[in-house]
Amino acid sequence: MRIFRPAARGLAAALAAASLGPAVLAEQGAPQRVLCFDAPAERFTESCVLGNGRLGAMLFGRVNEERVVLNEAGMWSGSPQQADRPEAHEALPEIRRLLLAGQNHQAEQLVNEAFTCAGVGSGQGQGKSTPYGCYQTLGDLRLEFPHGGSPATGYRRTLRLADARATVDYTIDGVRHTREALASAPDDAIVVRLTASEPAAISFAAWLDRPERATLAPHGGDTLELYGQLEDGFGTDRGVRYAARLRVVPVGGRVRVDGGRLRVDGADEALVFVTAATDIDSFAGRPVDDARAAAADDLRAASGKTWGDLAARQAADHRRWFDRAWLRVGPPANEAEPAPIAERIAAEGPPEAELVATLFDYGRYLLIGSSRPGGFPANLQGIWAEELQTPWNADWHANVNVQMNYWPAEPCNLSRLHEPLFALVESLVEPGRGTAQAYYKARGWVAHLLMNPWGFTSPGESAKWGSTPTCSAWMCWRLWDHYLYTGDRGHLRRVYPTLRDAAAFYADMLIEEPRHGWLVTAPSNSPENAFIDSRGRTVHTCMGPAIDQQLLRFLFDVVITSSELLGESDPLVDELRDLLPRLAPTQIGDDGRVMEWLRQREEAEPDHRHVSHLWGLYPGMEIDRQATPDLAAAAWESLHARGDGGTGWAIAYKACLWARLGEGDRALALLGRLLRPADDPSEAQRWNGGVYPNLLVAHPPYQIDGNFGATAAVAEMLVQSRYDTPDGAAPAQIDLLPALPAAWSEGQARGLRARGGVTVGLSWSDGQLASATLTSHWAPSARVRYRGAVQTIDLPRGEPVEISFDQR
Ligand code: FUC
Repeated sequence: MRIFRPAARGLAAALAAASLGPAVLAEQGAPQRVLCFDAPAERFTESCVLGNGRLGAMLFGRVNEERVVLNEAGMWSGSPQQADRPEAHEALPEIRRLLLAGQNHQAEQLVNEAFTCAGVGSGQGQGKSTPYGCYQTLGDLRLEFPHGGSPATGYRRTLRLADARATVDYTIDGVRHTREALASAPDDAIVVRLTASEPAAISFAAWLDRPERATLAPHGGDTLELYGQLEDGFGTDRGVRYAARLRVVPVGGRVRVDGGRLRVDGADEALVFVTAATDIDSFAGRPVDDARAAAADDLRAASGKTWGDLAARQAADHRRWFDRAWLRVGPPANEAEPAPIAERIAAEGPPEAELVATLFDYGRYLLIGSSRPGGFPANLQGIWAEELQTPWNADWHANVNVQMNYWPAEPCNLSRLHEPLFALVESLVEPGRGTAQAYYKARGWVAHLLMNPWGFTSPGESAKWGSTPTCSAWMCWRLWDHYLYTGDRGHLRRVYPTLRDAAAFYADMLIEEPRHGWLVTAPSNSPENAFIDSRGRTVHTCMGPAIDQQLLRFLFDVVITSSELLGESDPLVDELRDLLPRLAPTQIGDDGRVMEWLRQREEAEPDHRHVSHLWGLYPGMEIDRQATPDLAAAAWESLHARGDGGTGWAIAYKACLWARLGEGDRALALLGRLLRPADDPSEAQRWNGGVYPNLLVAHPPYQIDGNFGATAAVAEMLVQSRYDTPDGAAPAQIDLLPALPAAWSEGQARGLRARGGVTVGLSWSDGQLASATLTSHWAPSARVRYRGAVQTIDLPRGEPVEISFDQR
């Protein structure tokens, strides 16, 4: 049984059915950004990253012994398990009694004893051989060139973001060699093309390998197959079966199988094809019964095509996503030949505007490469992993990480790439009902921090991080925000049962706290942060942390609003109307900061990387500079007190938060902090962010959420929006250049999206808005704010409306 199985439909059908919304924005003037490298990669964090959403490749660009790390999104060990403890609910009254008596430490002990998952859970992030499993590498494509001992000269390696193409060039013995690589979605294949400046100059060996659980077999004279089965965590054979195929198609010369390798001699040109499949599911949403047959079918289809055809199809597919938005900041750069990316990252001083814009583009590029309709959502590493045991199992961590992966999806006009996340949420509803019953005797469904393809919804194995009960509520925010950006009633109708059953869970699990009679979650924690109790102990377990209360205010409100929009008459909605005003509010402490916990507490780590109590500022909307200035001021104090440090994703999150507060310089400073070299292996650097030489963000280690968070932060600096009456009749609220840093005195942006379904184009110079073009696909009008001025404008559907603000 496979839990996670998005609706079956082929890629072609999916794309045909896809309403891509506004026309693709392939405009003249979109900057063509390139990552340049002057040496081959030693580590994957220096490689060129390619992806088609399901298949990934990391090209090292080595001269004699090329390594291409391969990935397939379904390479998951583990299998479905019953990880709920059926008797857990028996401990709930005592845990709550202890919390109500202020005995949080004892409550935490009891959570650890009786309220965690059955079994070993995620294996403390080392779950490869457990039922939880881990996402892992598919293996390597190896190419060995008999160049002899001559040194290579004129070495150059590039990754062009706009057409998703990696190229390696060098000269040996007077022959210029070129390798081009792509990951094609329309042809479901990774293709490497080898060419040379002289005829018959291409000779090499090619093979696939994987450190374990792999058999390599030849098929005919030009094809190798690598196949195997991953661990299921029970020592039985229910694990995922996978297969990869490699074929070389030379022009001139010849190919043969020799000693488990393909060998090519004296070719003028060669195409190297890799296809792969797992039987867990596939990018195209095909229910794959036989991974080996699927990889063979894909290989047959792709390898019959010419490079010209493959490259044109791949570029067109990529650009239909990538060209939907673009950004230029500062003066036009020398785009053809930028300096090596590692040098640009290492440069002293404030971040080069063009490098920040490249980081913005890279997040869009990585989302297109790791998340396509019908497939899995981007995991902690997107789809790119060289490990068998990936850090934290490269799963979907839901106390910030997987949500952050999708923060750029809507504002950057990549709404449909959000869909895999929705499919993940929907896959958790049924198992989450069991968890809601077993632990809380509650209606509805719940999921905690850990999420995998096997329907894991139980609490994790430690109260410190595993027992946050509002991770499912946070996932619901993504479902709702998609509606706010698109006005897609069909989507809202589809997700309404998921939203309302999530709310039903919380309606049952809330308790009344004794001081004010407010309704609060219990037990919970403020993601991964702790406070010091009166006896000096570090305690995580609590009632009603600020994030939970903010999330439930949003969720209850959204279910009420959705039921009205959809004309649903639902008895739960009446319950929610009663409960909503009784939820504990976001409070301000006597230090002027947003209170992270129900009572004012001393934080165990005042600079903790999580900033969960500011959820209501970003991505939530209850803390707002205009609507709730006191709370916004308190959020400012909290953020300031937390400081600018943290892991990659934490720095990106803080950039988003500063942007929401209208502090563009501060947001840019954070992005500058992120754009520092991450390659310091010392302990001091361990939790300190940075980027690797290929611009992947370091937690460390590499974790993709920081890339996506950074892209979202840039979008948030340029356009912010709300749609508080999301009925398609009320105006949207749009704030233009709300957090423009002083250093970005001029620029242009196209294709950004605002809630209410409005596409926004902007031009500014001398630090002032020159003009804005708004095209609405839903809201009939907008209240547009620029600095202190507000204009309400009509937006006839689909018609661009240009506005400007009098600067005097
Ligand atoms: C959360 C974070 C960690 C890390 C992990 C994958 O637990 O607190 O920093 O990002 O997810």
